[in-house]
Amino acid sequence: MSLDYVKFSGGFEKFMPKEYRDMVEHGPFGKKISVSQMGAFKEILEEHPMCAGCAMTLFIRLAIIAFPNPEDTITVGTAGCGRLAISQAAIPFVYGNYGDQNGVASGLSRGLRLRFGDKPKDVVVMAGDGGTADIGFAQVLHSWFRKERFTTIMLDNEVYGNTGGQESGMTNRGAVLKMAPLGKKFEKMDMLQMAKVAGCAYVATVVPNNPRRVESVIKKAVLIAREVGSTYIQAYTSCNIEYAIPTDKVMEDDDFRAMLIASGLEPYRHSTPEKTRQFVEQDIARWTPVFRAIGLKLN
Ligand SMILES: Cc1ncc(C[n+]2csc(CCOP(=O)(O)OP(=O)(O)O)c2C)c(N)n1
Ligand code: SF4
Repeated sequence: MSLDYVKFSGGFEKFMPKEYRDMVEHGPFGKKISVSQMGAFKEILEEHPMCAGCAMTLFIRLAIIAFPNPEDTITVGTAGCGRLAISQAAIPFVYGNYGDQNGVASGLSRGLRLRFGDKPKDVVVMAGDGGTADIGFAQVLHSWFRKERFTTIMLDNEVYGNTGGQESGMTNRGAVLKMAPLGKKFEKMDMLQMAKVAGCAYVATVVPNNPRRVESVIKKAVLIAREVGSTYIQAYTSCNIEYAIPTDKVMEDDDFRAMLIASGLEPYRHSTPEKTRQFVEQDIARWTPVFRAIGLKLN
């Protein structure tokens, strides 16, 4: 984990494969590179086995470009779609049991500080919504309460994508999925609020439809975690397979979600404007008798 690991060992230069040579000669290690230069340098993550059109892959690619010091960064992940791409990147990746990622990252981040002192070594967790808000929930929350100095990124596709479409705590109420045919009965978990209550130093939501914002949010989160304490990013990443979004409409779905987040309607996110309208109407109908009973007037 230093610039040395992306340099040629003496005498081996001419024997190295082209991919490796490209990485050493044209990669972003040790340089300040921005997402606006995408396509003009060899990226740390290029090839991956994820579904065509998957927004999660685009997000992971952008996030890795945004790491302030990729040569001094370790990613930590867990079971789920994201690890299929993250493990293909040319930076170290630690993969534990499902849901262990924030426990593993706590030990790793502390160990790196002991070993390297003031030289920054960043730890970034990237895990799905199931891994973060369901199976790994206790470890995630405790790492935040302990103010562990690393960044947690939730790859929130609102479903267990890798296992064929079960609902997660982050699925919206009412959503019908391949392996949740009756529709989710409960609300999406408010992990942003939980991160604030648990004392995270920086909390943000992002959607990969805006690469510059992804870049700025990731950089801030990593630098704040380095100096201050836990940081949390909730990245909405459309799952075109489990939500049956046509590949050419994935960015429209992301634009729509970004608009809902910006307008404060985030709890009513749904995959199309029509579904969202129905969902809001259902919600108002459900609450009307309660409001009447307590004497609250509805406009
Ligand atoms: C202890 C354990 N239980 C269950 C699994 C099976 N499993 C693999 S991925 C996954 C769901 C992943 O969902 P999520 O974390 O939301 O990530 P996504 O695949 O949607 O990106 C499950 C249940 C496992 N690998 N380990
Ligand atoms: S199942 Fe969904 S999240 Fe997983 S790789 Fe495919 S599109 Fe992406």
